[in-house]
Amino acid sequence: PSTPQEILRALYDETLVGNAPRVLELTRTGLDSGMTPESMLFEALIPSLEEVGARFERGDFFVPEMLIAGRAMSGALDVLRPLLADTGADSVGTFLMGTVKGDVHDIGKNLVNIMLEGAGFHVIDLGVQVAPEKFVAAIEEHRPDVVGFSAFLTTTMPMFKANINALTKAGLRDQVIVMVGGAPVTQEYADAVGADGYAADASAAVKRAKELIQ
Ligand code: B1M
Repeated sequence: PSTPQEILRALYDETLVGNAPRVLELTRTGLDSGMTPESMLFEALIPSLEEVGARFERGDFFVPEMLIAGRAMSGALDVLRPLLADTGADSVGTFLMGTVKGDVHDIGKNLVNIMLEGAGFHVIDLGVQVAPEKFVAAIEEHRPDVVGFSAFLTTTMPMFKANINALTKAGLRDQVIVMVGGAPVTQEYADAVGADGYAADASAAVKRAKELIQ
């Protein structure tokens, strides 16, 4: 593939089948030929993972296929990260982030982190399967302006409430802004658990975090 359109098509197809080496190569080729990280993300990589999810729901793909597609996407994100995150913006605040207990999805969280960094946030990432106690300890240690909880499963969303309860019990709820997000999360759900903010995607998360900090 040599035209941007062909590169995007190949990126989509190779992510779908989880061909990580090829996805890496195509990401580099795209950058070398002047394509933006954003176009590769929003026009190929993310749509491809959406299709993976759709196939999984239909029973055409199983967990292994979902896993290798996710790995291919993560490899591309590693290459794109420095380009998306390094904007030289001033530090606008500290953002502590983690995927909730019981949930191993991290690609969406990582993308939010990258965009936050690009907007000038200092991001501390606690990783996946983060227990309420761990969030509490990290807030005490780092005193972030915002703490973000990601959940990608309907079965792990209730951890938002558990986390918020743990913050309240530790006397920290008034000292930190709580944001929540992840594929199944809605504004209504965020309101119901008592979060301060919700965003549907990475750029909306940056916008909302900035608004809340003001
Ligand atoms: Co899983 N998985 N998965 N999976 N997986 C989903 C999420 C699913 C929607 C697929 C489907 O059925 N269509 C479905 C959840 C259904 C539900 O509960 N509603 C699902 C399931 C069922 C499962 C398992 C239970 C499967 C099983 O074992 N039977 C299992 C659970 C494991 C566990 O966590 N305990 C499982 C496992 C996996 C893999 C490990 C194989 C792999 C994860 C790899 C990884 O993350 N390192 C995986 C993958 C790859 C997916 C899909 C295909 C892709 C996820 C992704 O990265 N999307 C996904 C289907 C889909 O999303 N369409 C699916 C791209 C990413 C950029 O988008 O994650 O939405 P997203 O993140 C967005 C926003 O949500 C938002 O911004 C991000 C960037 O724009 N956002 C925030 C995220 N965090 C935010 C925080 C904020 C604000 C915004 O503020 C704090």
